[in-house]
Amino acid sequence: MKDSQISEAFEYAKARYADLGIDVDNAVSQLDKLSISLHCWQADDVTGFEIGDGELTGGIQATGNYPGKARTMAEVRSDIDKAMSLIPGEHRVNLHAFYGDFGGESVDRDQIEPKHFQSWIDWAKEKGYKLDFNSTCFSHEKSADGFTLSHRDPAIREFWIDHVIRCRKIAEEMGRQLDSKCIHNIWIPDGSKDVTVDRLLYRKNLKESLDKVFEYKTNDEYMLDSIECKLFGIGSESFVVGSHEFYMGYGVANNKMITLDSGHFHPTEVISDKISSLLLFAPEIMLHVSRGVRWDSDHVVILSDELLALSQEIIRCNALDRVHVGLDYFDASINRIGAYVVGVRATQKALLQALLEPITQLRAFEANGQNFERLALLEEAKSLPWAAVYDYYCMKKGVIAGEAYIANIQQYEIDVTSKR
Ligand code: RNT
Ligand code: ZN
Repeated sequence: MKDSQISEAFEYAKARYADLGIDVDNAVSQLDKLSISLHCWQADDVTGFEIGDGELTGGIQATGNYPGKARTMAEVRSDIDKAMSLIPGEHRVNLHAFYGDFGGESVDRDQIEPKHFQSWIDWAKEKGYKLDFNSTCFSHEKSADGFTLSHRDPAIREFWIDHVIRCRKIAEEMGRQLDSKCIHNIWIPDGSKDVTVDRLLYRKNLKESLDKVFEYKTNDEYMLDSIECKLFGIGSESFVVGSHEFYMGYGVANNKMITLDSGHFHPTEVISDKISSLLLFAPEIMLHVSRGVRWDSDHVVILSDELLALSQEIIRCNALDRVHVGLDYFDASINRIGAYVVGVRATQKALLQALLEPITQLRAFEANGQNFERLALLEEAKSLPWAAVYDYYCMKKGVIAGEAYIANIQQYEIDVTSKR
């Protein structure tokens, strides 16, 4: 695409949207303010940098063995930088505790400190990224039987409580140094393959463990806690301790942010419809935008109906400042940098479409009971020239517009990842 083509198409789009009373420049500037948190774990199939076998446990799985996976911290950073160069706007990186810079030493999870993340903070500062953070309560010998914060053994619970408190301190330090609230997310794999009779015991344990975790007070100028539910995992098909009801209850009772992962519900249950409810009761929402396909909750995000519905709900609820958008998926079967770029661009496109929605007219139709008119305008809105606006946004930000980014990633594969 030539710049002149992009500009021409944009001028047409602007006039077309103006017909509907929509200010395209305003939509673009809102999109530009929207930072998406890029999950570091797509780069290396959720392996991390601890000394050990790097086996992924906890009921999550990265399938495929596409060549070129990042093996070192430098490689993860370089791949994220590459992905960021193909995404317009300023974004965040979401780190996991087992990605610490441990300097070749074995540092157990209950021993990690901010110093192990200083090189990440320095890198983020240099590149202009902000950071988010996650406790890592899986891929560890003390989670091998499937339980962590809800374990029957108080010593094991204690170990994970220590880990999560340390992670919250690290998140606080990240937010302080980077001058941007770091969201610390807690997801635990706890659950069982088969029928479990003492469900209450595990949930009581989890509640008490979380109470202890949050007894340590952090500065909410620097970090915010979020808790993530799940329906089932591989090997925890019959029972997951941290269910939706559990964390909804805990979050609402304790004023904690809730993480909604698109892949963590029944296959026909969608998170788009949860936004307007949750916003009434929880302070903020963190999203793990993902794509469930049959058993897998972590396929690469694409511009699906549900992603659009989710984006529309955020915008219709006027909640851009209360909903934090992060991605969460891991696909080891395709070029991993490509997987990042496809997912972030899809998310931005969905949000842009939502920002360009003729909402005033749609609301008026709805209020008047004009439901054919509402449906028809929603359908027409789908084919309005929003893509021309996205291309223009890319061009303005100095980022390749359209499919030309594919060749750019192929070149990086030739020059960099294929040599690994
Ligand atoms: C797992 C959760 C969790 C993880 C990451 C790696 O089902 O979605 O968020 O994907 O912590
Ligand atoms: Zn998630």
